[in-house]
Amino acid sequence: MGAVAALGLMALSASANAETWRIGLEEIEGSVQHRYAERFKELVEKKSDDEINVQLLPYGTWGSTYSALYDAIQGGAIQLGFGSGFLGGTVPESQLLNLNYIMPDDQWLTAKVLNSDAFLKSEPWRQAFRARDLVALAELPEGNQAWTANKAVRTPADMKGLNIRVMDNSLLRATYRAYGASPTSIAYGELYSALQQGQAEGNIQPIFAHEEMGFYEVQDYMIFAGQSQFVATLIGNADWYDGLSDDQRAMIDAVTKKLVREGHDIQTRFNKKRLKAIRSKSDIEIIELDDAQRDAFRELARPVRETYIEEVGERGEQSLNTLLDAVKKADGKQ
Ligand code: 6CS
Repeated sequence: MGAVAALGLMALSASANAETWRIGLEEIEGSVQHRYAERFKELVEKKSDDEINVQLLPYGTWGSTYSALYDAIQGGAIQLGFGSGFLGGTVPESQLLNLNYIMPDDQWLTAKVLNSDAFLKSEPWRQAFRARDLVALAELPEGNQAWTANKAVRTPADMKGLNIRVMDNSLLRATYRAYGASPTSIAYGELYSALQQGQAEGNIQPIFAHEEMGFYEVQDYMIFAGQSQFVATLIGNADWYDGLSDDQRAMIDAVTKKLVREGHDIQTRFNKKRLKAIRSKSDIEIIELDDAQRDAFRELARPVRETYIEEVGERGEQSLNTLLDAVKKADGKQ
C-alpha cells in the first residue's frame, strides 16, 4: 500500500473511532451561540487530535420547544447545549441570570464575574444544576438587551399595560409586571408573526437577535435601558461529564476559559454590526434612557430579588448572594 493510501486509511480509522459530542443551540446559524459553538468545536477537535468530533445542532434541528432540548441533555441523548430564559422551568435557580439591574454596566466585567470560579464553581450554583442531572460549564453573555415596542417607552408609565413578550420564565414575568407591563410568553420561532399580528406589542432581545430574526422590521422603537445582558449557560449532561477522563474535563475547562474573552469579542462584534444593519435597513427610532430614567426602572426591579428568593428558595438566595459578592469585589459597587 502506498504511503498516501495508508495515511488516508489511518485518518479514516481515527475518525471512525472518534467520539461525538452533540451541542444543542437555542439560536439559529449565524447567532452568537452558533459562533461560540463553532469555536468550541474547533478548539475541542484540535486539542483532542480529532479523537472528539463536535456536532452543532442549531435551533429547530432538535425539536420545537426548548424543554425538548433541555430534556434531551438531561437524558443524555444530547451531551451539551445552551440554556437561557426558558431554562428556568428546568433549573429554577438559573432565573438569577434574568434579574434586572444586578450585573455591572461593563459587559466585559460581567463576562469575567459570571465565569469566575467564585460564581460558576460555587456550591449553590453547582448544586442547582447537579440536582437536575446537569453541569454548568460556562456562562455566555450575549450582549445588552434592548426593548422594542410600537410606542416610545421612557418611563414605567409608558410601559403600563404593554403586552411585552418575555421568555417563559416566572421571574421575567414578575419583573415586567413590576414595571407595569402585561407580559406574555411566546415561543421564539413564533415571535415574528406574533409581533406582526399584534399578539405581542413589545419584545426584549440582544441586538443581534432583533436583527437576525427580523423582529425590528415589525417594531417602531428600540429602547436601551441598560437593564441586563442576555446570558446563556453552557450546560452538559452530568453522567456524561462524570464519565469523561480527567484530561477531557481539563480540556473543556481550558477551552471554556479561553472562550470567555472570545465569547465577549464575538457578541461585541455581532451586536455592533447588527445595530448598524438595523439602522441602515429601517427607520426604527432608537431611544437611550438617561441615568434618571434608568433609575425609575431600577427601583421597580429591586423587589423582584425577593420574589426570586421566595420562589426559588435557599439555593437561589445563596446563588444571588454569591453573584452580588462577586460583582461587588469586581467593581466595588452594589
Ligand atoms: O427570546 C428567546 O426566546 C431567545 N432569544 C435569544 C437571543 N436566544 C435564545 C432565547 O431563547
